[in-house]
Amino acid sequence: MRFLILSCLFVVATARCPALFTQYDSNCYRIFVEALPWIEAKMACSRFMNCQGEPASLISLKTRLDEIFLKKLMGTISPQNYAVWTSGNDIHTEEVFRWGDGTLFQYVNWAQEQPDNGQQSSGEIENCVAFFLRRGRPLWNDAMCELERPFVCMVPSGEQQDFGYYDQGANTVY
Ligand SMILES: [Ca+2]
Ligand SMILES: [Ca+2]
Repeated sequence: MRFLILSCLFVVATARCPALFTQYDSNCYRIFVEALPWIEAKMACSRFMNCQGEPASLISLKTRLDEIFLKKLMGTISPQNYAVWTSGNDIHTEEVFRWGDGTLFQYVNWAQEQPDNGQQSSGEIENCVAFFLRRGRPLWNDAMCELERPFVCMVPSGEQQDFGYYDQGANTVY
């Protein structure tokens, strides 16, 4: 615990994100090029936490600006034509897509004829939302959750609550 607090104090002094995460707006993001099925990618994200102990989750794309940021993040890896997993899915109710925090999709950017629940391709059920670039243009597709894809994790930077938390931590330690 002491180590966690001290390392978080250090993190605050430099950046507010877990190691190798990039801050954008009030969140921290990291792209993982290891391809995993959606559920395993989701679990992999949850192993990273911010200094408040909140676990990371797969990325949500609630605005056009979120997408532009993700496109930039994908520009840091090679090759850049990956499709990456987002937290978006319609696992619980077909055609009702939600982000990882349970919110319904409002802004959407589906590729043409998507989401199709697999009817245009394999005939398999498609419940997990992948983000990809087609000629540099961001687009979404519902894909089979079992497919292995690189993925992007996000966690709130916790900027607003830092002082309360760290004051408390400092009292405990010192
Ligand atoms: Ca579906
Ligand atoms: Ca599809």
